[in-house]
Amino acid sequence: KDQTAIVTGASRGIGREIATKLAEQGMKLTIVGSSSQISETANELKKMGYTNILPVQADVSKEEDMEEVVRKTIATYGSVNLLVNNAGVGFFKLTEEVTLEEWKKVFEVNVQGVFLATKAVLPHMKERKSGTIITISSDVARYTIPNGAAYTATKYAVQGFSGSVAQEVRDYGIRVGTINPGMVDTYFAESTQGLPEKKDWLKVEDIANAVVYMASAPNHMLIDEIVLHPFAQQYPI
Ligand code: NJP
Repeated sequence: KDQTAIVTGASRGIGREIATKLAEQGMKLTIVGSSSQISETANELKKMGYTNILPVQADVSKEEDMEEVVRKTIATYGSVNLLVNNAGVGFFKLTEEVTLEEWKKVFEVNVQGVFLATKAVLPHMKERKSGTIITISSDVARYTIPNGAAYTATKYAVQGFSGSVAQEVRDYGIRVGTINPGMVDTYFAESTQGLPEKKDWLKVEDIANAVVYMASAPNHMLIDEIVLHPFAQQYPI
């Protein structure tokens, strides 16, 4: 209650559901997306009765955008208790077919975006000596998949990033963790949510519930990582 969260990539998919579940918990929210869809998502949440929803159209890979997101959140609500680094893009191609531009783009959103959002909230959280930072990584941060060299590399990167940050901020009472899902039914990698072939995949609620659980851990408890998969998923480990 009376807590504030920033959720990136909240226009649709997992991020939208994380925002919904956090609002349900009574949190005040800043929701971030790079397209104008973010305002429509904010309106839908308001129609559900959640009043403290601030949409900010911002690109996580741009430093000034993420600084602005944090500035606006503090100006509106006075604090940031939780950052959920959820924005990310799925990208799957044979390595020799990946262009340098595509490689850079996936890293800009999935890795640079996590870095910039985290960097923007840290001074505030350190000053308050509290806060939680949760990054939606992936179970591919634990193994490798063909056609996924770029995407997999980004998720290994954020895993390493989060672990290092967790150690840096421990003495400030700030908790940092990752949630690593297997296949989730969303719009990921230019897909559509709700396709019949994805009926056995994880649902957006599964990930959102994990965020609520991790974020509401009692002060004496740190959850570094939650890994969850569809029961039906086969592993190319
Ligand atoms: O994907 P999708 P998910 N700046 O495409 C936003 C991870 N994950 O929900 O920018 C700011 O439905 C975009 O909004 P907009 C995955 O790696 C997934 O599945 O307005 N926002 C949209 O709201 C990612 O980290 C699966 O178009 C940006 C959202 O991101 C996270 O889950 C498996 C942005 C993407 O929604 C959420 O992905 C797994 C930018 N530059 C991990 N670019 C899975 N689905 O199977 C995009 O292991 N967005």
